[in-house]
Amino acid sequence: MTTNLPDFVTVSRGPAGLPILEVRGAQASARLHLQGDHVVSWVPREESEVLFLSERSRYAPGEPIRGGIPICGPWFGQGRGGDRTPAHGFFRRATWEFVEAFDTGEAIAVDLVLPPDALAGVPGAQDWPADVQVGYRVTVGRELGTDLRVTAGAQPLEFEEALHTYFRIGDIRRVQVDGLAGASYLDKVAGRTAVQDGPVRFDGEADRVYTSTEPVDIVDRVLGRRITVTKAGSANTVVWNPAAEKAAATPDLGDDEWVSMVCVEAANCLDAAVRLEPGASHTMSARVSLQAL
Ligand code: TA6
Repeated sequence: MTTNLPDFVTVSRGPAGLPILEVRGAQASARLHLQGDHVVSWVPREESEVLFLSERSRYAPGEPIRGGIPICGPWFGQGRGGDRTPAHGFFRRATWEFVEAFDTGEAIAVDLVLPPDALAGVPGAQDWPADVQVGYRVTVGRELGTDLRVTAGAQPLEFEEALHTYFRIGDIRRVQVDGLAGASYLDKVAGRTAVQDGPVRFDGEADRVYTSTEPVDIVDRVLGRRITVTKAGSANTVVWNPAAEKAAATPDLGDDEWVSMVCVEAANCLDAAVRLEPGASHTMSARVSLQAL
């Protein structure tokens, strides 16, 4: 269990008794499940909740939480060959280990790692090299920072990754995502590639892997805010909304919850999978900020 906690971080027990780190900084608060190292809430001061969290999420050891920021890896979806299980890999299914939390002066930083012994018995993790190091820093302030760092061990390492962030919005049918115009993407619904023409708007299920390193804006006229996602070390931006039919087929997502969520994900997947030489490291970062419309 976590020890030597500063007074701005406390541990509580959430649903199913899962341990949650509660972060209370001067600029924002956040909650983070040790299972999956899963941020489930970020509330900047004088703002409302920014992350979506399903009311039907399963909270069970080893089960991914529906909403917040699932950490996908070391593969995305079913992997590049389409045959990997569990979906989106095992990073989000293991219980991560708290390392430290500290005040940067502008935000609270929380460091966690995924130790090899945390992977014992986790489905899909049996072949993961024990000398690979995985670390994650969450920075809670006026911005929400997430930095996923992977360091190869004695062997070369290839992996996919995504910070699969669910954003809380007013109505997907009145939201647009700016910043991807001209970017090519894999349209997983239509099963083809295309080039984005103007803003991304949502009319039915959208499941797209863009090739883009650019910042994107989620323009939400219902909640009156613009959510900006800025990335580093990320070649792909994934945009997903299940719409009604896929939502109805998703047990841990309420039938109508699709209206109030959109996923915009920093990722490295498919042809942009990360390849590391022995001992080399790679960090993928995403920063989230808000502006009133
Ligand atoms: O990021 C979009 C996506 O890959 C969709 O295809 C959909 O499967 C979504 O992730 C949710 O995946 P999950 O395994 O969390 O149900």
